[in-house]
Order: sequence, then structure tokens, then C-alpha cells
Amino acid sequence: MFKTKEEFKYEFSKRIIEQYGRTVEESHITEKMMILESMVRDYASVNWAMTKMQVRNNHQKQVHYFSMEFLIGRLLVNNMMNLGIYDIAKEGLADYDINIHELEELESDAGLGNGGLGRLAACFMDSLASLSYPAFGHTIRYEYGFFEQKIEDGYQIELPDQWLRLGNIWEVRKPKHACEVKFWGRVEWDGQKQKWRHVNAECIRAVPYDVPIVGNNTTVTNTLRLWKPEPSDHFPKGKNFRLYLQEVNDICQNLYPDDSTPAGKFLRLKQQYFFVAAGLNSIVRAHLRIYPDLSNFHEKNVIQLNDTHPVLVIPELMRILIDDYNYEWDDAWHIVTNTCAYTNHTILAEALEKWPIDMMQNLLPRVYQIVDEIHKRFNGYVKMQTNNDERILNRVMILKDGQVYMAHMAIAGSFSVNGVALLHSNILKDREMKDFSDIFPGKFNNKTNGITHRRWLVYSNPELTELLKNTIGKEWIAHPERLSDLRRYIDDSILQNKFLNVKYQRKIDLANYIKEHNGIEVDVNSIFDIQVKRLHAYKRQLLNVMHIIYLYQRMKQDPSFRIYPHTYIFGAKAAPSYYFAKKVIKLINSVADVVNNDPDTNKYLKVVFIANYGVTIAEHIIPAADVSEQISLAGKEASGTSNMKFMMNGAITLGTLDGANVEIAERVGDKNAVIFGLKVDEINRIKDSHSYHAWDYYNNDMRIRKVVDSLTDGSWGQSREEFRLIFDELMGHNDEYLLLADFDSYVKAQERINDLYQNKELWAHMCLRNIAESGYFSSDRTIEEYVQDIWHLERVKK
Ligand code: 4GP
Repeated sequence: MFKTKEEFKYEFSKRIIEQYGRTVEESHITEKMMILESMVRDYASVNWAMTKMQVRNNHQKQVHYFSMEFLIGRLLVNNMMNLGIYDIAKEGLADYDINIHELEELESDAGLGNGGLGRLAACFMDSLASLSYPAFGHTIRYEYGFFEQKIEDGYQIELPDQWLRLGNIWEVRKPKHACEVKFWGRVEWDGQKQKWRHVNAECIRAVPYDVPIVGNNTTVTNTLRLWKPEPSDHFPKGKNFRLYLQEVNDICQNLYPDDSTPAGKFLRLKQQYFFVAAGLNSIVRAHLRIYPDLSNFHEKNVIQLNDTHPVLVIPELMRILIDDYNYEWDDAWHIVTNTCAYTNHTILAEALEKWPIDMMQNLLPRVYQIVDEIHKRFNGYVKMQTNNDERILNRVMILKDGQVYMAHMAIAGSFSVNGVALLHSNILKDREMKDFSDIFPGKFNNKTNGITHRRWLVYSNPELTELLKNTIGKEWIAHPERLSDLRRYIDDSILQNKFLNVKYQRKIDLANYIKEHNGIEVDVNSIFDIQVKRLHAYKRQLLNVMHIIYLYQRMKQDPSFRIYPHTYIFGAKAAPSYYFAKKVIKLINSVADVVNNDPDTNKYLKVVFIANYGVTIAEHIIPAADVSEQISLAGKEASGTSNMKFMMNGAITLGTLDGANVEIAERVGDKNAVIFGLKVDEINRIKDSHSYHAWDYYNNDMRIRKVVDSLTDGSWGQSREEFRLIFDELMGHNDEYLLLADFDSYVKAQERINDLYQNKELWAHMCLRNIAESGYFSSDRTIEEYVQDIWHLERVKK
């Protein structure tokens, strides 16, 4: 492999000639990009093969991270940086007059995720490899991702995300590791063998596509395994083959297909079982290539279940052990419950999955039988632990009201259950899942999330990285906790000015992006106040818009009231069938239209909605932020991770005491974060006593009344009915997420930001303090905690 610029150039031009029969100069830019990608992949392949061999030969334990999503973003530059070949390649390409950034821009973000849970999985894969721990990821190879968001006339439009348009050079198809996954059919007792048989099943073949996950400054290269469904050789007898092909393809069309119909629900369950069964099959086979049987399976493998989506791992592994390898129930249960660990990412009831029993019974008859048995035995255990307390039993059962409660099965079948920030883990343990933590003391633990500082600082903010290197050296890159070395310099006025200048450069970059994509001119000297995350009522983007409406109305009414110029920036996808969330997007855009075009106010106030928020766009947005909006109703956001990315890039958190905001505020201190709003215990009291009345706030606060009225009086250029749904959520359904209750304190918090920002020295001090305290939020720290407490891995041995 190339070691110098000249070797790189030789290899690059040779490959272009061999592949396309043209010189570098004659080749198309996409050809150049694909050749570069293939070179990086092949470069990584050497380490990849070596890592697999080392893990096998040294009989090392591995973690298998099962997740519906891995939001990995682009890989080209990230991989080159991790491999330490970025500079050589960049200079080599420059000799051919090729700007590496132009090639980088051609790479699509992988369509393998949507939100925080998926991005967390990607950060974890990066940290695992970079810390040299052996790890596998398992998911589905979605053809069209979640969706591509366009905004038309202010509305969200969903298009297929064609991320595979140019192919995916990173993946390697591995047909020899393919396996069969069985659906439908029925179970029958085989008297001779004394076991259950799954007959008349419809088989679908699962073929793995492996993507190398390249660690930074190590030779360790792990695998992300994407499973693709293909027709099986055991074609279901008598079935219409077109229908069969359609069903096979459906499994990998989209992430989170619409589940508002029974057909959609079936499809989601099918997807989950498909990748769970395929993933387990490949792990079991790999295990048996080294060991004679599966009795030490849990000593060599740990499976982390990322939320409830992959929880079928529990019954499926039971099935494999019992049906395929003749284990007794108790021995199998011992192995399963010492292999599986579960991470919960939300307490929102609608996100804790439940499947109708008849659906699971039809689609997965043998697996369901096992679920039923797990349920019965679990009931027995609970009765024993609780002195036959029927009320507790009713609350914790796996099968009830005709449904399978996946979170309950996850807790029963795992040896560890963790939340993703201190507050969230405590809410799980002491409130939402208290019965379970009483039944299984010691099972519940906390692992506060983290983000990879390599992508979210070193790669996406090279300007700040340079400044940090010049100030405190580069130890922090390998040891992010050493960002604390910056503490000594935060009052150094030269550094402060340099920091403000870096921020200014990044704001210019984002302003250019906005000009190009939205056609809006924004003032680079204004406060860039940013809220980027999935659109959900509990995250309260609506509170942010209501505050903008209030500012606008007040400036219109009172010419003597003016704010320091602000640019409010949003980025968010709404799930396609989530009507309220889509209306909020329309509201943001409608308010933006009025506000941005009003000459009375548009020097002070601009609103921008950036379409199709995702990893690559975030890499432009986050380094440019002055203010990080983290305003969920306290107790609802499990952790949040954009809060950590913003902090690491020197933005000030404007947030409630929710999720990881609590830990951020604690680390930076009261003065360096702007915290507002009701706290969890206050909210619990309000909710438990049913004492909240949205109309009281409406009637008693003129600001609120004017803002709410504007939703239905045509203020935003709409028909009066356009935002009725939002009005009804607030006033008809008594404002479930207490926006009106937090409105006043949010306004005051915004006023504090307005004042603080104008004191440049103080502001820079605050930002630098945030950066200095952000090392704790590197996912390297999180991964070390998982390794210590849950996974018990050793670094890959040479
Ligand atoms: C998210 C949570 O909403 C967020 O608070 C957390 O930081 C993230 O997981 C990672 O733990 N949940 C999801 C989801 O993305 O789909 O439930």
C-alpha cells in the first residue's frame, strides 16, 4: 500500500486506467471519487483481515451491537483521517488539480438511520474501533433509507433517499455467510425427535454486506454487517413468485415503514426478525468454527440490544439453542441471559414497542411459542419474588392485553438494563420501571451517552481543532478528557479573540450554505440560535417558534423594543405519518416567510429551516452555533447527543434540566449554561395532581394569548384552519408538554442569552469553558464504561 504522495499518485492513476481505460485528466469526477474510495477500502482491508484473524486466534470476546439504525454519515475522509493517509491523498490529488473536498461532496450519507439512537450506534462503532475493542454491528441494508426531506410551499415532502445511486464502495458482499430466515408456517410436534418443528415456512435468504469500521490510530478494523434479503432456493411451494419477490424486497426498502396499518406493522416485525435471525445465525456459526459447542457462547459474545427493535434476539437465541443444538431450557436461558444486555432510549409510551400476539404467532410461530414460555416462567419468578403480588405481576407481564411487551421481555432476558443519562436512568429505575428494578436489583445501570470527538470536532471543525492544538497540544485527540487542559486559558484574551474568529469563519460557511439552499441572507454577526433534532412534540420546537412569534409581535407593536440580531435555525425531519410534527414544520416556514420579509424587523430577526437534516449537514451547522436549543419537557428526553456536539464546538446550552443537559450544566457550572423551565419533580407533581390548566396561562398572560391567537387568525398568511391542529394540541388537549407553563421562563432565558452575547469577553469565556468540559462527553468514555461494567472486553491482541 502507498506510503508516500508519489506512491499514492501512481496507484491512483493506475487504477483509473485499469478500471475506466482513461487517464486521470480524462476521467469523470465520480470515477475519481469511486477510485479514491476503493483505494481507501483496500487500504483498510489489510487491517480488517488482520483484526478478524487476531480476534479468532486469541479467542477474544466480542460485542455485537444490534441496532435498527447506524447513522454513520460519510466515510471517505473520516476513514482516511483514521488511517492517517488523508494528507498524502490530499496532496497527491492536488498535484492532479483535484480538490479533495469536491470528491468528498459526491459521497452520499449512508441511508441507514434517522435519529439519536442511530447516531449513537455510529459513534459507538467509531469509539470501539479507535479504542481497539473487537466489535460487530448488525442492521439491515435499507435501499432507500428513511426518506429525503424536501420543503415545498413550507410543507415537508418525503422522497426516497437514493443513497445507493452511485453504489456503495465500502461494502463487501459475503454470499458464503448467507443464511435462511423462516417466516409463517406452523409448528408441529415431532414425536420421534421429541421436539417442535417449524413446517411450511416461507424462507428468505439473508446475505451480509460487510462495511469496515476503521479505528483511529490503530490497526483495528471492525465490521458493520448490513443484511440484505434475497429470494431463497427453497421457494415456497404454490406461491405466486411475483408476490414472493415483492415481499422479499419490501423488507429492505425503508427504515421504519409506516406502521399505521396492519400490513405496515407486519413489515416492521418482519424486518426486526430478519436481521436478528440472520445476525444470530452468523454469530453462532462463527462461534462453532472455534469452539466445539455453545456452552461458552456468553463468555465469548455479548449482544447489546439497542432499544426494543432487536429484542427478538432473546427468543431467537433460545430457539437456536433448544431446537438446533438440543440444549435444555434452563441451560439455554442461562446462556441467553448472560449474553444479552438492553439499552433503553426513551420512556415515551408510544415508543416502547408492543406487538399484537396473533401477529407474532402467525409470522413467527415457533419464536412466539418460546415467548409464551418465557412469559410463563417469568410470571412464576415474579410471583416468587413478590409474594404473589397480583398487581405487580399485572404490570410487568410480557404478554398482556393481547400484546407482546418487548421492553418487558428485554428486561427479563438481559443481564443489564441501562438508560442513557443519569436523570433518565434514575427515572427508569425509580419510576417508569420501578417494579422491574425491585424484582431485579442490580440489573439497572446508567451509561451517559457520548459522541465521537473525532467526527464532531477533529473532522468537522478543523479550524477549532487547529486552535486547540496550538493552545494545548494534541494529547486530547487520543485522550479527550485532556480537553480540560484548556481550563487554564479560557480567560486569555488572545485565545478568546481567536476562538471568536473561528466561530465567525464557521458562521460564514453556514451563512453561505443557507444562501445557496434557502436563498436567505443572514447576518453573520447575529446570534446563531440553533435547534436541530427529530421533530417531536416533547422536544418542543413549537415553544421555540412561539417565542419567535412573541418577539416579532412585540417588535411590531413597540418600535422602541428591539433585540440583538438573532438568526433562529431549525433542522428536523417529521415521521411521515406524524401530522402534528409536520404542521410544526409548516408553521416554522410560514413564520419565517412573514418575519424574514418584514423590513421593520428583519434586521433583527431571521428564521431559517434547513431541509433534510442529517449527519453531513450537521457537520456544517453545529460548528457555527452560538446557542444550542435543548428545550424538551424535563423528564422526556432520555439524553440528547446534539447537546454534547454543540458544547464541544463552543456553543452555549439554552436548555431545560432534562437528559444529559443536567450533566452538562453540572460540569460547566450555572454561569456557563442558560437553564430554565420546570424540573422533573415539579412536573410529576403537576401531572399526578391533574392541576394543570392551559387556559389559565392563556387567560393570564397577554403574550401567550397573542401568540396562540395568531395560530388561527391568519397572521402567518394561512387559512384560519391551517394551524388548527396545533391550536388544539395546546388548548384543546391541555398542552401535554407544558409549553405554556415554561413560556415565561423561556422568554427570560432568551433575554439572558441576548445580554450575555453582547459581552464578547464573557461569551468567549463561557464557550471556552464548555469546550474544556466537553471531554467527558466523548463516546470513548462511554464505551470504556460499557466495557468495564457490561461487556468485559479486552483490546485486540496482536
Ligand atoms: C434517542 C433519544 O430520544 C435521545 O434522547 C437519546 O440521546 C438518543 O436516543 C440516544 O440514546 N431515541 C431515539 C429513538 O432516537 O428512536 O427512540
